[in-house]
Amino acid sequence: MAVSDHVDLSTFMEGVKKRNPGQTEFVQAVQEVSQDVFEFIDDKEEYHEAQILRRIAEPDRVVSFRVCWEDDNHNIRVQRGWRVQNNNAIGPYKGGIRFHPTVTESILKFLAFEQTFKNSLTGLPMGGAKGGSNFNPSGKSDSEVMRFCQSFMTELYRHIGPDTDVPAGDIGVGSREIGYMFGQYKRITNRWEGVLTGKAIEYGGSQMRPEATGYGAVYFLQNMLQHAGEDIEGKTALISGSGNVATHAAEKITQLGGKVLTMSDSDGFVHDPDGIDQEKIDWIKRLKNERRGRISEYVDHFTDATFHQGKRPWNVSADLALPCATQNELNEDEAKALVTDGVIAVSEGANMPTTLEGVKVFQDAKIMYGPGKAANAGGVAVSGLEMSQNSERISWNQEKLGDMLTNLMEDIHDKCVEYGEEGKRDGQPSINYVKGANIAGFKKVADAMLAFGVV
Ligand code: NDP
Ligand code: 2IT
Repeated sequence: MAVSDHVDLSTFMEGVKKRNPGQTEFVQAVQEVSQDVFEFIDDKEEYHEAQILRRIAEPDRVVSFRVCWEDDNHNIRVQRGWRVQNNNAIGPYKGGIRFHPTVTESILKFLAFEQTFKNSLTGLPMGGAKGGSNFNPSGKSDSEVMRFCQSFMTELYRHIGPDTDVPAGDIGVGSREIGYMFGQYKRITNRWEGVLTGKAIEYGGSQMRPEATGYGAVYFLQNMLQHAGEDIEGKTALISGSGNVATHAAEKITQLGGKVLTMSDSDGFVHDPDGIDQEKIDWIKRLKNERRGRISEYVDHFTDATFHQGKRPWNVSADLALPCATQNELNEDEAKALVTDGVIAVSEGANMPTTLEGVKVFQDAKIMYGPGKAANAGGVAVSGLEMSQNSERISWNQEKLGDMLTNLMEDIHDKCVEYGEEGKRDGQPSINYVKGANIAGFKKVADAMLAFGVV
């Protein structure tokens, strides 16, 4: 463990724990970044003096508010909403909104903290934020979702703006929810402006935004594999989740000649040894986006597949793994099972899906491991491009945006290599992608903060 001239990592982390009681996910995210950043700043006095890491690990502001809405039976329902604005040193606050019953302040603080480094890695001018509510969209009618979204925006609108803070989607917030929220913002402010990203094409959305996170996570995987002389073609892959990120990751793996064996939701996973091809992926997209059904229904249609109730896919043997559902969905034992079964690379479509102990298993085994803040940055990167298009009042075509996404992911991979090269694996330089992403992401934000003096 690296020790700084001033305070060592464990003393620093004790302080973080004391100031954020019970916020285990936030503490976990800060711990994961701090172990690398401490080593990097060990001999860099200016970062210590300005308390840069301490400042990034304290959100600029956490806004919480009541969201009141009426359900279809005329019951008044009360939810809690938040926006965590973590850091705007390099650009307006930017990050998604999550609607899920498990949402807490700790989860949104971890996500806003991670987002700060992720957005920095994209090279685009975006600070880090996250928001959401403990509202559960599952089983709600369209009108209930609309009334909730409108009420949520009635509170949120005063804290956001195209040069202040630009939210987008995340778990439970897709095109439908963005539409309802954008409509309400426009109604309240009488302004059409690029205040949200992930909009539909008809009202200022960007080509490639729906695909960007999942495709980007596969491009990152491909970059890692190619750096080691490997490729996706002919490899098998485990994917968790069956939402926006998971379905698009599955699509790109399939397009590049890989075979997807699993997908999941919070009830369990499906295992299809024949491979989840484009036709099956399209079926899953319709299941999730239109009928809003459960992944267990898959085995009624594709009968060679099996459904594993209450289980996660990590004990199936495969070459590649892409966790694309939620935080802490891959633990130490599951990481060990993947390594034992010969996984060669892991690319995280979700944010912090692997526990700290699981990450250590991957690092000790020296497999290629792309952490979420690098691997899933394609989504927010194309959101950044949506902001540029809205500001310029133009729309770029699919091909241009596809090329831009490919290049952005390559640049992020190169930054991780630059800051993360360490040791050897089979005689080749081995890349610690966690360290590379943490340091490269930190440095840009830290240098901007230094330029501002103490504020
Ligand atoms: P969606 O809401 O589209 O899909 C989420 C998927 O994950 C669903 O299959 C859902 O199953 C499953 N899931 C959610 N919570 C849990 C849970 N507690 N346990 C098990 N499964 C769960 O969300 P996205 O695809 O947009 O997001 C997935 C991940 O990717 C998240 O970690 C998000 O932060 C991250 N991400 C998203 C980006 C984006 O652009 N959308 C960008 C970068 C990262 P069920 O339907 O049963 O709830
Ligand atoms: O976690 C993420 O990067 C997102 N949910 C996307 C954020 C965005 O602003 O597009």
